[in-house]
Amino acid sequence: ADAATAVKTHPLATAPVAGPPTSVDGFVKEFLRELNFGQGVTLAQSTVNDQYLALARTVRHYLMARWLETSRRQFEQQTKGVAYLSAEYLLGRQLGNALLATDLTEVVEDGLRSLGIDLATLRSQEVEPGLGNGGLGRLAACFIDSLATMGVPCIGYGIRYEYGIFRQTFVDDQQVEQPDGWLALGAPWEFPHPEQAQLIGFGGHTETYDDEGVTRTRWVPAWDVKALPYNYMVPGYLNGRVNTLRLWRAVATDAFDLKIFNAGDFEEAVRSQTFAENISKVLYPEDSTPQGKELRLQQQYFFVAASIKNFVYDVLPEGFDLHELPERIIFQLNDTHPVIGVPELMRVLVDEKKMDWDEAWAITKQCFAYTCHTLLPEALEVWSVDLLGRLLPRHLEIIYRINDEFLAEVREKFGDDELRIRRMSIIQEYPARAVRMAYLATVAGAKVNGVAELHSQLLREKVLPDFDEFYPGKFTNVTNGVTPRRFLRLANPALSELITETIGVGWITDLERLRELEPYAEDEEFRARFAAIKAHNKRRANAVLLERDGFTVPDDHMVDVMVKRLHEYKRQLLKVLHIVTLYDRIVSGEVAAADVTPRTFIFGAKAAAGYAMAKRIIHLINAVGSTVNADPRVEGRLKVLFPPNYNVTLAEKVIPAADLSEQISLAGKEASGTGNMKFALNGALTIGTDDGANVEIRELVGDENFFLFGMSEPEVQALQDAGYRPSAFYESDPTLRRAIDLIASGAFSGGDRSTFEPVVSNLLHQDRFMVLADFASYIAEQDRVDVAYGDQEQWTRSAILNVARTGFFSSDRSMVDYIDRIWHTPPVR
Ligand code: 4GP
Repeated sequence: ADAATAVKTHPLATAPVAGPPTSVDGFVKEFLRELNFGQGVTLAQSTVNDQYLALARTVRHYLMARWLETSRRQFEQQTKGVAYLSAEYLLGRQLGNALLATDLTEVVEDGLRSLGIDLATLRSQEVEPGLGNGGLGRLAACFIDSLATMGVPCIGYGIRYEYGIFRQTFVDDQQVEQPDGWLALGAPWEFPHPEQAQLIGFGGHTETYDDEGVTRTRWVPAWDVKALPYNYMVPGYLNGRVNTLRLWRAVATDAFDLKIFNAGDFEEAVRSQTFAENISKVLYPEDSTPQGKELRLQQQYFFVAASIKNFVYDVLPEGFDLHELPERIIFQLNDTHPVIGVPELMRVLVDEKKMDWDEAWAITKQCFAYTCHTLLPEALEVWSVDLLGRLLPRHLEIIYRINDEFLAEVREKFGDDELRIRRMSIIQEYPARAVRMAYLATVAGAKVNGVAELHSQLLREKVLPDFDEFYPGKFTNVTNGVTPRRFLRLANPALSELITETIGVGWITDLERLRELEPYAEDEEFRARFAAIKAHNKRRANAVLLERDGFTVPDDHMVDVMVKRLHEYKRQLLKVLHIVTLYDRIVSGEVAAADVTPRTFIFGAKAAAGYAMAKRIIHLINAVGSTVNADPRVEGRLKVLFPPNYNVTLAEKVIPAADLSEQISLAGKEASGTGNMKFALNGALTIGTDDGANVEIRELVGDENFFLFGMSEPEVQALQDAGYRPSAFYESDPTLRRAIDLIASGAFSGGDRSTFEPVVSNLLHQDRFMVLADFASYIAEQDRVDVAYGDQEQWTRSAILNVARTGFFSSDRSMVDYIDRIWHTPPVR
């Protein structure tokens, strides 16, 4: 005890020693020290990977004092913070961002150069952590960046998947998934803390017992795993603050192992360990099998329970009065994946902390808020009562009680309206008894938000209307945003420099200041520089694509980009039909190739491993690309490129090179989109439907700087109600018919008509996302794009205005809205 006190009261106890000097010399010394003593090699012996790892650790040193200081102050001040619970974080590479946050880029560049090392080479050695699927995961990464930059206390909680989202390759034009071993070459950005492991139970049963005259319940799990925290730095931009992202890894508990081992069943003992470690093995396993489903629920409970335990037992000071929990923390539920945290917090408060149920419920309701990211009913998770009861019996009991009390309130307000009660019940009865996680989140959440104006409106009116009526004021909107640090400053250095030179550097943390660029749209010299930067970014993307995939983007082509997950509602098929139509115009002789606006179409998209139609669409895009690119009649005027394995790293190169951004989902289906924001901010013009955040982009940039097409959401609804018959569009539109017939004829599949038959018949007979209904309008608008592109001065004017008017889409602004409307967590000085 004396030794411990001595350590805690030592004059140097809380003040970390200063980081290395920020001079070039100071950096070089520190880097060589890491290379020699950390990595164990001399400069002469070192590989690029050695150099990269040593550099990453050196940069960590510069951040470390800030990190320690941030957490010390946070502990001292005990102000309210955000615990962001997310199954996904799509972070992108760390090194460039860390250098930017510390303003060390030049020092490091010079220092490395003096040793004969090129910083860019080391940066490209980093394997990005692909711990997410798409929008929702990338959004989480933008949010934690913004919170650190704004000085808001936040811990991000998630899972340290051993394999992130699969690495996509194409074999015979078809997607093949490879494991993404992102940790294989070393993980210099993480700090494991095995001593802070949490035990997470599963299965078993519940029992009641007498606790000094009070009957209480406890859960007796049948097995458990250990959750090991790995901490990552989340540096704020030039503000000396570093927040924490804490990701959990699952390992077998010793006890669990040993018992079975001692019983002599060695094989079973090993199997159990594998079983435990499977929990954090892969990002969202395929869930088309019951085993896959169960593993997913295990993952969700695993990371949420570890996070809540960590916060309640480790982060809060000893003796903290849990009645004050809502003044200290808000758990933000990033979609339904972490919603099992609601009954878990109830279990901790009632069973472990022995709090009265009503009190615990009152606290819990203030400590959670829920963000919904979808409008597709099938994307709202439900867990079968069977599975939940088997894996988490106590949680199911708690959910039942929450539901009983909730339905009693509904009865009180609306009377015995049994249909309404069935509609609103957290427990769905048909087609199978299951827990509706979105409903649970809505009942428990202090607020529920959608992610764009239109989405939030549809959420209230169409997805959860009963709840909106029952809880006036609970629903709100926060339109998504993207971090200007990564997606403008880092991704587009040339444009960033021009902006800074023109309006000063303040835009990086106050993106609305881009407005000051508006007058420069009329400045001829500025326009010339802006256009030169776009050309430069195209050459830069070209160099990357050439090295990566052997692709070239011709200098004089319009760069037309559609990058996002492959999903039918996003309508990559509509884009394909456009390309096929242009191709058909040329080969049929309707238009001379020389008269076609030269375009390079760039696709980037991964299809979920079990989503057969999405995979077939990928096949079709590649097949159309191979045919069009090889056909001499096209004279190189059209080019289709589909670089495999689209990820954050590639996005940072492709987006700044784009002229045209494709945001063509069926109206009422895309919750928001964030790619759409990144493109506009980097000076691409959008062709898009009135969907998600496109609506807000168009309002801000102005109709004349946006290519709008397609049905509005009410029109979609009306057509749906009238009975949509896709074949009617096929029959009445000769252009459409030719495009579809060309695909059906086998023109893109070596004459084999069967290859794309499922795509064709789906379009003709079902077409859930109304590709055929919007086709004519899309083609007409694309023809207008061609005309507009012919006037380069005007195009550049519009592009500049897109940049100047989209500062609203900074994730810093999203954070301000979350803080005002939901979290009430002010920044800390
Ligand atoms: C996505 C939505 O599809 C996208 O519109 C939105 O911008 C993004 O979330 C962030 O809010 N949803 C997902 C998902 O990523 O897994 O449901």
